[in-house]
Amino acid sequence: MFCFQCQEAAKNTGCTVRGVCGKEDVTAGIQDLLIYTAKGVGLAAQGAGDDQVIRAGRYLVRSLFATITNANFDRLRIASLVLEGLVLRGELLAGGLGHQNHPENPDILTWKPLLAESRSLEELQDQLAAALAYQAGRSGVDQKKQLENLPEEAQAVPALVEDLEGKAALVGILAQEQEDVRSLRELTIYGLKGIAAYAEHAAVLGYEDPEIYRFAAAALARTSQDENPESLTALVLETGKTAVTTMALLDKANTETYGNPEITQVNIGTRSNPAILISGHDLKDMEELLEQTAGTGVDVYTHSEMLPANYYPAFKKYDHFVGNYGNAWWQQDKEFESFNGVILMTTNCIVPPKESYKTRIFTTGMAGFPGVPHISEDSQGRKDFSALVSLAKTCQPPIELEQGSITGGFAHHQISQLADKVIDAVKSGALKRFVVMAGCDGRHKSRDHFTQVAQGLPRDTVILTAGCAKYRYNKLDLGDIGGIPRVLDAGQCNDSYSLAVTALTLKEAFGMADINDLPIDFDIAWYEQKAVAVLLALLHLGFKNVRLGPTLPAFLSPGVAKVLVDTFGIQGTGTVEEDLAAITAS
Ligand code: SF4
Ligand code: SF3
Repeated sequence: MFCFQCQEAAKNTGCTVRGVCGKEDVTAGIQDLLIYTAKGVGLAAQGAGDDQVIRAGRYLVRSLFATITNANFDRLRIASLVLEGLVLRGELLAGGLGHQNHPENPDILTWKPLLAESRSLEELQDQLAAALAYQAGRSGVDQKKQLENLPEEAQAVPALVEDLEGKAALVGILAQEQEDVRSLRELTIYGLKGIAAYAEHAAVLGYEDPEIYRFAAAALARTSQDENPESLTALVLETGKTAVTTMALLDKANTETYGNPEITQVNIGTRSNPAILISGHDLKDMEELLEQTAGTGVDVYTHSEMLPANYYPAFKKYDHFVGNYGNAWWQQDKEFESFNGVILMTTNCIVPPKESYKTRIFTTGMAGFPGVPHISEDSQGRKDFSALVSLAKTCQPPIELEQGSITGGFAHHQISQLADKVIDAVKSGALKRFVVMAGCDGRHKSRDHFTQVAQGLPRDTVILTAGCAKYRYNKLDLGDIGGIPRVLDAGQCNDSYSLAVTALTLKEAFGMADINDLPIDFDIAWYEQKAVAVLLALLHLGFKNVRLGPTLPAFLSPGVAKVLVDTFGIQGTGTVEEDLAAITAS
């Protein structure tokens, strides 16, 4: 295996034996194969009409999402996505070649459930062979002949069917030998993974934008063919543009469905009822879980990135929604143990579960772990969480870790209502600068850096945060500036969009020509690929001189890193003293 997509890549070079995240080499190989298949679907979707692009896009976002760090460790589910992609690709090509192909075409619908239920790789391969034979019979075309002129990603069916694992070894990241081309392609793909996760969250709420799907298909197609560093650099920047569009769409989906986040004191203590802990980013899962647990005597708490669910008006009406338990994802091995109740992982980040709680953890959506029960949607798109409720009733209540509350809910709508207060504070000199410290948290000891920077910032400085990076400083008592808290939490990592809107609002309010004229600094913590999408979004919006830490991505080749430094002033975080000096000097 070779994987270098996250901040914890072994030796900051790449994981080659087993992922630091716990991903096994076979799973890594099948994930490579899934990306390869997704490129094939992207190629097959070129020139297709809107209906087909939407079909392809829905598949692509789920597949890309499944390969995000710590999202899905279940190789059979990854393999079933590969096979689903191969069938879809055939459908798209048949459609593109004039075959009567309707979005309701039963081919894919017929085979998808079978693929999902397969129990072994061999079974999956048998089913795929049967699916392809069936499809060829229906389309009445000789697919092999038609595939001949297309790139390999669009035609390697026989090799894949016969040798799924063997093929995986040939299509990995290192198959591309030119270092800068590899770096730019992977940078694009990691940005797309973040975009995919956000697009999927919006899609489950009924919000979709065909242009996002069209871009994902086109960008994947280009990452399989384009070897020109200049046009690939342009593609990276286009990815940032689509990241902004996608975060804006998700913001619209979340706020139109659940209301605008508002300033909230979130309880971090516990009660004495048995309970369910929900983690990840999917607010629809949150809603369904709250509805299905109401009146059952089972309480609900959020963990890690689900904390911002506490800020939404729609969820406040549930008395059994108690608050937030614990901290960022990487502390789950201890916190899930002491929680005692049932755990629902809706997305990344899953740490391979310990035996002590393996019998009381569930996954849903694109999350998965071998041996952990998975809650799927029914044909109406609903999920049945009754198994979690029944199990929770047999569990002990959570062990209390802490008491009190934390404050959040400073998304753009809430900030706009505070705008006058903020502008006055800036004009009076009480508030001198903002530091955006959004992003991800992770296990590295070096992430203390962000706690120390937060503690060391002058009292006239406000931290704008989003994502699980906030747990490094959201429980420090940093006080306020004339009633404005010094840590303003907008929400999940996708709510970094809100931070950008806030910055643009301030730029307008102060009549500045350039966003970089604002007294604003960036100390971004990254871990997985959503942070890559957020970073590319910031670059697209014109922000410069972003500091990124605790280490720069292993997937940036020296040549690509130089372009980012020269063009955008991106740099790694320095020592605490260096970063504080840079912030106070700006
Ligand atoms: Fe390693 Fe990160 Fe890839 Fe996991 S996701 S295998 S930790 S680089
Ligand atoms: Fe955290 Fe995984 Fe990225 Fe959504 S939960 S920010 S790391």
